[in-house]
Amino acid sequence: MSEPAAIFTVDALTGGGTGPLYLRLKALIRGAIEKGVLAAQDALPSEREIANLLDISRVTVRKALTELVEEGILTQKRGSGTYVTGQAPRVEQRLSRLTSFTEDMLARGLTPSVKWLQKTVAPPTPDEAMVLALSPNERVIRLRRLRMADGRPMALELAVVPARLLASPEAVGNSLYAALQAAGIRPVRAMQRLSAESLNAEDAATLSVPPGSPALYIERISYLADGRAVEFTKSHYRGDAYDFVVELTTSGENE
Ligand code: 16G
Repeated sequence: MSEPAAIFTVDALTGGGTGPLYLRLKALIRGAIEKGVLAAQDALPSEREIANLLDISRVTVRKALTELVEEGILTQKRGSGTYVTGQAPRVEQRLSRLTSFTEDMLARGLTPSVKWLQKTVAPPTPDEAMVLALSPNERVIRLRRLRMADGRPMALELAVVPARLLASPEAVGNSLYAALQAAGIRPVRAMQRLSAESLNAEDAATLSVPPGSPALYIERISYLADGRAVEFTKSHYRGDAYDFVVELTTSGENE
């Protein structure tokens, strides 16, 4: 019997107190994760196997697993089963340096990757037109991505760039800043605004966390040396994955 299967015993289930069976099964799985018996990325036995081991119906097993998936504790991968959701690696990022996600992750020995959600040319929203100082008939390149580190979801990002600055959206591979650098328009200065938020159901699902989970909402407006705005990016960074660090110095006059 494999390790994860070992937790599914009739004794452990009945030891979980009284009450509906699916709730006892949920408590059993949650308890095994808390005690470290089930680790992040461990695969659970199949629905049928768990039902057999515990002598309960598959409907009960499905109900328990579905709720744990909705709570972000388990992750279901199509065709390959149910896993314990991995904790995202916690990353510390300095707020004073104008770096890219790709550079930040590589600097920490993590492998960045991207799941593209949108890559289009479209008219700007009034907000974007104002921030990027666009005339009414100009277009923007809209890049919506799930950003991952070592395969784990870290941030959801919508970057908007004036279309006239890049040859086409296809000029952007996995790194926007690499594309901007190649085009000779890497930003040199940026303004960043951070606030706390709780994730809506859709964004939470994309980031593999329970709905309402805490996140950092960050807006970055980046500029070229000549003052032109090159990027307006809205990011949702997983609250459990990020520490933003700021270095403080006295103003010099007081030194
Ligand atoms: C970071 C920036 C984002 C920028 C992206 C470029 C924050 C809060 N945001 O995620 O504004 O567009 O890096 O990364 O740091 P890339 O070159 O890997 O696409």
